[in-house]
Formats: sequence, structure tokens, C-alpha cells
Amino acid sequence: MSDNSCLDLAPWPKDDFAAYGEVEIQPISRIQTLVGTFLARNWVRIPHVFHQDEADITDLDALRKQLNAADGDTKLTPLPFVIKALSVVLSEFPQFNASLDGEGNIIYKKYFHIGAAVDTPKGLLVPVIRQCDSKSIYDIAQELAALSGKARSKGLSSADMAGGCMTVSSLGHIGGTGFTPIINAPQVAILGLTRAVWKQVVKEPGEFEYQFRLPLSLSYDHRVINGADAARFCVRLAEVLAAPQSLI
Ligand code: CAO
Repeated sequence: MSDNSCLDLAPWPKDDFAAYGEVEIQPISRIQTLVGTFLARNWVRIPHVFHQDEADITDLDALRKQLNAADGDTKLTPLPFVIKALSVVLSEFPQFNASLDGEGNIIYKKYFHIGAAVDTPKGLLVPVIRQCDSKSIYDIAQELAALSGKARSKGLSSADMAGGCMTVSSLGHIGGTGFTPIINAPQVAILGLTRAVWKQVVKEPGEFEYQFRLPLSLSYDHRVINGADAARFCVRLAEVLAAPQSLI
């Protein structure tokens, strides 16, 4: 034991679970093992800070429904809009579009490649959509559909998952009001989305309106990003999402 014995890792607890009732033993998949190793490393080694906010996506939701009704070929969910909006905001907040090289430098990226976490039967995979700043919402939606389909059927190559600047993890199709996503190193921030819901928002005392509001759960690396910048980042993202015509 060292002087900092409270920081030493205790051996993994073992128990005879079958002694308490019926159990079933299954091996952990190769993907789950690999992803688990990276998640554990990132959780322990990156000083995560979590920031929550909300965006008014009332107009965005109306617009996407209108576009879906006009063109049935490509289905637009809120996610492609968020990915496009992130590329806009990343260009305004370079510290979010950065990585530490471990040799005393911060690398600022001039490209905007965004990963989207995809839930597959074998585990979590994160395909990367490249150059989101120069792609249309439709391009992003089609690429997301193709890559998530590939992730769920034959799996992704390491090239499909390399080079992302920031990741979005969306649980919006399921529910939730917020969560704490783990940063996908060497990226320095990840955005979690949960289910948008209608809320009554008080504009002035006695004056309110109904808004469709999307919860934003940002985790960021405090070695690179300050809290004030994270708050500004979310406010700006909400502003861009509230004016969706600019994303089309
Ligand atoms: N609020 C409300 N509704 C939402 C929403 C949100 N934030 N996000 C999606 N929805 C709706 C969509 O609009 C769609 O409904 P309609 O058919 O009525 O339009 C429905 O939910 C299903 O959406 P989807 O899942 O088909 O599409 P998506 O673009 O939102 O997501 C994908 C695609 C591949 C990212 C997603 O299926 C997925 O795998 N997510 C899991 C990510 C994950 O596991 N993250 C956890 C990581 S940490 O362990």
C-alpha cells in the first residue's frame, strides 16, 4: 500500500451468485469489451464536467414534419439538425474542436467531423459523419441512416469511426430528461440528447407560451474547456436550433 492508499485499486469483488438463486453466464462480446476498456480509461483519466441546458425546438420540429410530409424518401429526425447546428457552433468555439496531444500541445481542428453513438446488439459504436459544415440536413440524415444500418448489420471499420471532432449520443427516441455521457477521447466534449417535451414557458409574469424543448447534456474536459465557455456553447447551440431555417 502506498501513502495514497485510498487511491489504490482494490481487487474486483468476487461472489458466488449461484449460491443466492438461478443465474445465466454469458461471455462479454468483443466490441463490448473493447468499448468498456476505452470508457473506463476516459472516465478515470479525463476531468469531466457536466452541463445541462435546453433548446426551444418548436419551429425545428414543425419544419422537419413539414419537410417529411413533402419528401417521404429521407426521414428527418431532430438529430441531423443537431449535428448540423453543432458544426456551426464548433466553428465559433474552437476549444471544443480540439484535442490534447499528450506532449504539451492543444491541436485545434479546422474540419468538422461529428460522431453519432449507435446502439447495436453487440454494443455501442460511433460512426463519424465527415465535413458536416458543408453537408445538407438531407446528406447528414442519409449518411446517418446508412452508417447506423451498417453498424447494426455487418459492423463498422475503424476508418468509419476515426477522426471525429465531437460526439452526439441521442436517447431522444426513448426518453429521459438528462444524463452524463462519457467523453470519447481524444475528443474534449460530447453532447447527450434526451426526449424533447412540450413545456409551458413563462415569458413575463402572467405571460407564457408552449414550447417543444430539447434537453442538452454536455460533458466536457475541464483541462481544455472552462465552465463559462461550456455555458456559452450551449446557449449558442440553443440559439441556432431555435432558428432552423438557417440550417437548411
Ligand atoms: N425528442 C423527441 N423525439 C425524438 C428525439 C428527441 N430528442 N430524437 C428522436 N426522436 C424521435 C424521432 O423523431 C422518431 O420519431 P418520429 O418517427 O415520430 O419522427 C423516433 O424518435 C425514432 O428516432 P430514431 O431513433 O429512428 O432516429 P434518430 O435520428 O433519433 O437516432 C440513432 C438514430 C442511430 C442515433 C439511434 O437510433 C441510436 O442508436 N441511438 C442510441 C445512442 C445511444 O445508445 N447512446 C447511448 C450512449 S451511452 O451508452
